[in-house]
Amino acid sequence: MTRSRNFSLILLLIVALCSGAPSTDADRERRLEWWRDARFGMFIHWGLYALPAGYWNGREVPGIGEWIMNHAQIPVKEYEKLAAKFNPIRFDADQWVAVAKNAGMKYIVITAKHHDGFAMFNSKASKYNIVDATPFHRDPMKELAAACQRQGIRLCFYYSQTQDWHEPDGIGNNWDFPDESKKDFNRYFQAKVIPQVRELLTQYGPVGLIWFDTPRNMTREQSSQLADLVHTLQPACLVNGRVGNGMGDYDSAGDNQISFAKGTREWETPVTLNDTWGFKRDDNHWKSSEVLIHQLAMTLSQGGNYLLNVGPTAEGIIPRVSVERLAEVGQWMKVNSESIYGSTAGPYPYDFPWGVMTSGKSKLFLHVFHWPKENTFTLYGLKTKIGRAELLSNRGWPIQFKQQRTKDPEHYTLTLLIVPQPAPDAADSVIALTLTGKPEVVTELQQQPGRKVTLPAHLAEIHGSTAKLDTRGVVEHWTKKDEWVEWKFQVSQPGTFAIRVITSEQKYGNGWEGGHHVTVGVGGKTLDAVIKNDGKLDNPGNPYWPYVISKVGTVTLDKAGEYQLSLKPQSIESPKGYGLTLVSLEMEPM
Ligand code: H79
Repeated sequence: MTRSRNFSLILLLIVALCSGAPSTDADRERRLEWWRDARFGMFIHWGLYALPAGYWNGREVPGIGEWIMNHAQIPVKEYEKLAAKFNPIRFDADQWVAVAKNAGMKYIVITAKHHDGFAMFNSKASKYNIVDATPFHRDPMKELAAACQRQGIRLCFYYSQTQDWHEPDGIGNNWDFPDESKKDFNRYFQAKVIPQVRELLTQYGPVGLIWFDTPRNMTREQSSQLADLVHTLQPACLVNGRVGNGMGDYDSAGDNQISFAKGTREWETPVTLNDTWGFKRDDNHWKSSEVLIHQLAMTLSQGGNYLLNVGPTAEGIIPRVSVERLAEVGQWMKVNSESIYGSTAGPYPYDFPWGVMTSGKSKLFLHVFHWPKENTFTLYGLKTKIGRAELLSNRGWPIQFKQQRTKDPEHYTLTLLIVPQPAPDAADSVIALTLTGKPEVVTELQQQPGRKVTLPAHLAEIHGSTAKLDTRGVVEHWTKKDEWVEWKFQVSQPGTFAIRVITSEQKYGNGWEGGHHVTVGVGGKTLDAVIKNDGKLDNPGNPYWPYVISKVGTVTLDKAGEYQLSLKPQSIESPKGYGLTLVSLEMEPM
């Protein structure tokens, strides 16, 4: 063997070792850079399900549109016939990308294959794909990749890796393939998933991320095989948390869930504009642009990315209302995007009665959803001196301000002296505070200007082992009466308060349990109450988990200072096992 031959063999070995090496934290950091800047992306659910659009054999099929095959138990042979009719001749990749770009979105995640198993791209691994099986014969992913390149948007793919209702070995189809003992998931995984994910990463140029879903039965080996495949083929491509087994580059919140996830790993939440993901003709339950803007700001105020879904029709049209709502969000973004791109969670551990806060490089952004009625705006607890305050909608016209600090008890007040009326933006007016140093705030709970006290469940001390915080920051599984919670908080303006407990239904309004006897102890006084339904609370952050208000009674706190408040059940009613689902306790000044 010659020297040079030897040398090239060693080189080959090094290359092989490097490319196969598991990705490091530094690799992950590099991959996340663009994604942290981007903050706002478009999700697109597009597939054969857009044809029936929620109807099968003339009957409406309840539930999310892309699940129609499953919900109506449509046999593979029947569902396959949709492909012959799928001809989205009005599809225009540049127009779709322009809709995303105009909304201020920086990336697009489109369903390359959903649970129905149909590939919306050119695939050699399975003939059940849009190029081979439909009269359209075009590859929309190729066209989208080119349009994204032209318009400076990152293209990303959704790929359903476990559920595949078309394949006998895939997960989820027990109407065509009822015999579980015959199924070999790994056979499907190696024969379809791995080759198709390889195709997605080799046929369309640079891919921003692969969005896997419903990891269910994934083994550690399978999750890492997928993540490694992605990172080997495209080291800059991210993998989302639903690849399973903690192998993702970032975490995924639940569908339509605005999480409380501050201080944890990078995360993203998928939210849809109406209730379905794939097009459903009669789903007109559109979120207003106000709700969308609030959700975007709320998500980022906890450090998360907001991935907002549209479901185009079988002709290839993004529904008109979706385009309109996104354009409205885009109008807001044109004025306020500095508070979004490259920004991150705010420094306070809680939200405010007026809205939420995000942080930029040397700025704090106050997203004011509820504009003050008086002409001043007050913020407590900011220790850092600010150099400037201005509205993002009116830069160059600084707002006068005053910063005060009192001792014993220590208290910090920032007052913006003159704010315009009416609110500059009905949904979210953003005030930017330029800091003169690192942001430092009082993190203990305190009474807010306007005298309201809000005690969120995620900042309570929980005495118990069953009751636990879920990822929304809500206490769930509180079914034992000897478990209880308490908070510490500062009061600066004493007075009389009406106390109410905010509880939550289960997702999609499934189940709420009340009738629990509780005692609230605060300032040496004790109130007895029953948790009951005294009305619902509008909850833009989590529209699928309705909140229920329960009035508890009134209490007078006669002096300023630190207080403790305990919430202790005497009994808990939980026939369904939900028990007391606690969101917060509020004290409204009277
Ligand atoms: O792609 C969208 C959904 O189709 C997908 N994730 C988002 C991004 C998704 N797959 N599974 N799930 C969401 C959760 C499934 C929940 C279920 Fe059900 C509860 C499956 C069966 C019961 C909801 C109700 C869906 C079908 C019936």
